[in-house]
Amino acid sequence: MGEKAGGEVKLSQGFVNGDQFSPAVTTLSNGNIAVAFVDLRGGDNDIYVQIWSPTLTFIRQDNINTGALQTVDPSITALAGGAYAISYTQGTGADTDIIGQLVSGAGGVGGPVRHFQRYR
Ligand SMILES: [Ca+2]
Ligand SMILES: [Ca+2]
Repeated sequence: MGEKAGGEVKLSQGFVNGDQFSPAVTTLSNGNIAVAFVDLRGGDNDIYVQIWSPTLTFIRQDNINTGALQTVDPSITALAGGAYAISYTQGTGADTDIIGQLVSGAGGVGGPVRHFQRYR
């Protein structure tokens, strides 16, 4: 049985108001920990990722999708060089899609946003 080491750490660092939920966690290739979650401040769901050291020291925040659409259900997987891919569900109210986004090891949210599902 694993024993707890140290106290609890709030992983939605800096988010004081509103609701943060649906965390998804992975270990990056450089040993850091990526935590994706949904934020409901301001009336619509947004997706953020925060990067933490293996000792749970905050490193940086990647703003994945903060637009007006509803984005939920983040899932994250590690790529080479500390990069990662994140997927989430995005809804316009009339249509819902599965979105993918690549993020570099330096935190650059770039490259094309891809619709993962074959049929839209
Ligand atoms: Ca949004
Ligand atoms: Ca669709």
